[in-house]
Amino acid sequence: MTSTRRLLHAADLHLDSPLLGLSAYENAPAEDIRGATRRAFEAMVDLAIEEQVIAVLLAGDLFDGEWRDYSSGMFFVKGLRRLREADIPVFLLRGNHDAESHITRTLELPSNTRELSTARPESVHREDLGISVHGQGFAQRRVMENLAAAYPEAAGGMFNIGMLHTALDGAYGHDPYAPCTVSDLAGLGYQYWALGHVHSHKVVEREPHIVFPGNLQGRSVRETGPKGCVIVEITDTTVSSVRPVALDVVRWTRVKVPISGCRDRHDVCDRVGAALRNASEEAGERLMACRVELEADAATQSLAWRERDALDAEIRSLSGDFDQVWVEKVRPVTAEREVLAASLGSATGEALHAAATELMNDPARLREVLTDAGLTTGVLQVFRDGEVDLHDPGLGRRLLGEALDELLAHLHPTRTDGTDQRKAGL
Ligand SMILES: [Mn+2]
Repeated sequence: MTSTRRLLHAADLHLDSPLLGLSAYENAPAEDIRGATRRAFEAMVDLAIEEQVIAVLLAGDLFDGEWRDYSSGMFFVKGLRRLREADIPVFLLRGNHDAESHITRTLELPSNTRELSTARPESVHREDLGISVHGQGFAQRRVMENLAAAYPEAAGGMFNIGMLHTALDGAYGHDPYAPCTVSDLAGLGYQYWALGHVHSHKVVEREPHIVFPGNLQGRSVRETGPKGCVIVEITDTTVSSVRPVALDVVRWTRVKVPISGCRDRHDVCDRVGAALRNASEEAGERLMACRVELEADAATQSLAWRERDALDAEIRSLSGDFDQVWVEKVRPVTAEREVLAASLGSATGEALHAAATELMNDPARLREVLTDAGLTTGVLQVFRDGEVDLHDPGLGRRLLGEALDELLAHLHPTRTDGTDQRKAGL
């Protein structure tokens, strides 16, 4: 007889994670964004019940850090209780954000919920469900040893699940906690590895399945695109499918708008309007938090930078025409970044960062350095042409900061995808 069963695997819930600097945004739908991690968790519980899963696996970073009060913990327990009412067991462990040493407040977990030990790998055998769950949580925030090395061999005749909060071999741009290799994991003979820590969904391996579900809800423009959990289908003792399900209630997105050929602000706004309409259609029920990136070429760079404040205001007011769209920021991006990167390619990111920090305090000197280097890229061109008044300290510094950001994004090894996830402390 063939039997098909389902599991729900999620990680990195970061319940009640604050959006840093949210108050600095004018007109931000603060309440929507602040409540997003909770709404996404509720949607996850609904999904588990709807899909009649046999277990829910939560692979660490359930909380963003120490709770300000008990309400984060109580909210979590409320969700676990709903799962208990539906007879669904929950297995969970702690990650770097909710390491045992880090969360001092404690909670009574409902009887359906099993937290795996932080002292040693723990195995729970559920003959009634045909599953064995193995895992160890984080005792401290910075776990640098290979936790998987001490995990037990697979239990015979069971569907074995390994749970672990890890960046694997660190190739994913996250803090290299609980480092291990794919072959360390594969060698244990488990049928499924429920990982956490990396915030984007990824099926790392299929034999056996090693999966990051990604976080449940993006927390900033660094975490764009659909976020949610995976539903794992098991036929007998084999994984027959891993299906990602989006649960995010606020979706972060970069709306890229090429502006080549635009003659003025009006042209730019026409193009942005069309792009925001698409975003709005994609949004469905959820709120789209949009970073608008104006992709300028040599002919339009100075328009994008010089008219920046006016464009920002016009695009924000334009976004009011679309339901469910909020413009987080409007940002010109320069098209010739490769040229820029190549001319400075010999410098290491670290050295550059130090130099940049120093130069930031001396805009006139920075301009000199960049001009001497013969850089012609976007914003720098504007400086050189004297279209930006560097004696206006606010504007000058902001533009310089962004020019350096661009530059670092392309030179610093941890920013290979244009984001700095290390700094984000995932
Ligand atoms: Mn995390």
